[in-house]
Amino acid sequence: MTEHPQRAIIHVDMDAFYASVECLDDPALRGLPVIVGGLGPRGVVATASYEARAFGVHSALPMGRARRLCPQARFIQPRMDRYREKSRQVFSIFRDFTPVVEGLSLDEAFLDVSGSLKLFGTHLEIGRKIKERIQAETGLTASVGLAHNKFLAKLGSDVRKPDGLVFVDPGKVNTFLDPMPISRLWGIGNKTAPRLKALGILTIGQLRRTDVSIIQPVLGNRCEHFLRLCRGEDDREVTPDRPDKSISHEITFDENISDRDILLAELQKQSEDVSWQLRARGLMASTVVVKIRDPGFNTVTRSRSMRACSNSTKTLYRMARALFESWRDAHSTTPVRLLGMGVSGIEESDRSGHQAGDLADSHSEQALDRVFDSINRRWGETKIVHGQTLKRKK
Ligand code: DCP
Ligand code: MG
Repeated sequence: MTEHPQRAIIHVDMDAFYASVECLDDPALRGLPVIVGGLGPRGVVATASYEARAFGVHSALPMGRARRLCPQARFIQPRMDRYREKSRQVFSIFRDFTPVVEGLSLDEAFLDVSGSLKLFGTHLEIGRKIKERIQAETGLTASVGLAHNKFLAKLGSDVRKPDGLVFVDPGKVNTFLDPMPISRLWGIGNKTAPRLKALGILTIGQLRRTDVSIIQPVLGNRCEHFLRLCRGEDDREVTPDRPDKSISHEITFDENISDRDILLAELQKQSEDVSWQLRARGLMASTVVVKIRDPGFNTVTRSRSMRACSNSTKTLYRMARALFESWRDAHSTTPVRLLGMGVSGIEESDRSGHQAGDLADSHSEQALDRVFDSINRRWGETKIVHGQTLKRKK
């Protein structure tokens, strides 16, 4: 039996993630074989829809081979900004159920919901609610595994993909694990598997029941580790991700810039990018920083904290511009080699005690940001910009 039968762990893994986002954004793709990956001569498949997997297409396959296996598929170049955005939406759902979220990639995370059971229901109910909310709020499907440890939860999410929900009963761990191939054990790869197979060991159950003296020569010092996994034992904790401490953008100009309008336009663009990242992740910041480097490589940073946290483009830009102008007053003729702006003092919008933007930002600013965000969301990246940004030096 395991050391922590009381833990309630959930593993969530989105189904055919990049391909599913493409099908969401272009309904004409739904039900078709869709292959997302590099389309150049050396491209590889990032992922394939389940329809394409039926033809043997999978992640990491060279794209040329994928084209031969499934020529009728729709081939799509990845749009990482859009996947990151959907990922943030999914992760913010996780954080509604527990602060203990450990992201493994854009589409996959462990959650420890042991402390959430009183608030949200049983382990299984929480798993079901997370799945439902992901479907309702993002339009995507996820597979969910529930168990008392990470190893079993991860296997649980994987065994009934897509759209699966599997609870591994602590009393039936062997029934769950024993029929599985040994390749399911983390760390058994292409080298070890054939050697175990040569001993007639194909399943986790067979490995568990084999005498240690037989498998020791093959597994060496990892023998005990694998035997523990065979028994479904894993005491690793879910280690929560820490939010970013700061978000910033900067540019080194191709040629030094003295034109104030061009510099302010760049600052405006950077404020748009930074505030957009804050809003998309449900965050706000209390401090704005501006960084300026002159042609002699003298670098200054100026920062100022606001009365209230903000994620409004206009507020952040106003602060950045004031910081820039205060430097400019003393350096009116100095050309600028590098210009950057960023924010620190970042916290989650709901944790800062007020909704995005209230205190520092007027309702019209918030409304403008929402329009801006929704258009950018539709186009996947920063496509519309505020007027002044158009003056930027290319
Ligand atoms: N990915 C990638 N290259 C790989 C593996 C994955 O670029 N070799 C990307 C594309 C995937 C995403 O990461 O959509 C998530 O990876 P998964 O292994 O979870 O695969 P999918 O979500 O695509 O499919 P599923 O989880 O349903 O098997
Ligand atoms: Mg996935």
